[in-house]
Amino acid sequence: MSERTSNQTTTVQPDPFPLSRRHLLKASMLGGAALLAPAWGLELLLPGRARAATPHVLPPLPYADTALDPVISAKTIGFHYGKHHQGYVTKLNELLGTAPALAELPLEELIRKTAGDPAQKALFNNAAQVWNHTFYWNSLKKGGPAAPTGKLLDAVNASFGDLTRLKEALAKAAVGQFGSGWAWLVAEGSALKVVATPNAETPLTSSQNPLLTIDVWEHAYYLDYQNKRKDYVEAVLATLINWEFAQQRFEAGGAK
Ligand code: MN3
Repeated sequence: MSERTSNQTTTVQPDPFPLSRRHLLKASMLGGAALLAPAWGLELLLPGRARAATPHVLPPLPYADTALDPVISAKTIGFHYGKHHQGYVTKLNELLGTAPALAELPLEELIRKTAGDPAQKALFNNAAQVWNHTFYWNSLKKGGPAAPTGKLLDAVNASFGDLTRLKEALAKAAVGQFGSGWAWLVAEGSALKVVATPNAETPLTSSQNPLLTIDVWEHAYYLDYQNKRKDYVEAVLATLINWEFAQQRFEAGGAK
């Protein structure tokens, strides 16, 4: 689903992070080139990129660090985005310093290329964590529609019965994931599924199109909820799911 691959030929791929792009456009109107320094993550956001992928950059949060309060506090976002997410970006660039061939690849290609290769485990982990976290920030929004509409709503009803059952399935996957990992809503063809992945694993390496994710690493919730992962997951599902984002991805159809 990479929109950044240089040899786009047939399939129209979804914008992986449309909200971030909106920020980018806003930045462009406001400040011009100076504001479009690498901090805005040009190589992650612009289609048809033709230059080298590195250095990878931390994409902007699609909202202020206080925007998800009180479900997710600014303090949690400060560490999660500012330290953990940034940390994966920094480590990824460090590892790519000794892997020049891989340094040329856009992030999503890099993730797919290194997936399942024991010799590239560290690279895969950091690259996938960069992507997963950007996807996570875009999966969350306060004040958006409380439910999907249109084709996504039809698919929710067809695959789960109703939205309540979908949320129950997501909660079960998120709470039940042993140790660190992620719970995802994905599309496989026209069907929706809930899956959980351990550590840095991501549906991006499968035929599934990720629509939403919930980070269940302890760093995602420990400052706000301590050991009560269930409370964090239920609060996110109740008020923070960005159904517009899921809908855009579903309707664009991201399956490879
Ligand atoms: Mn995390």
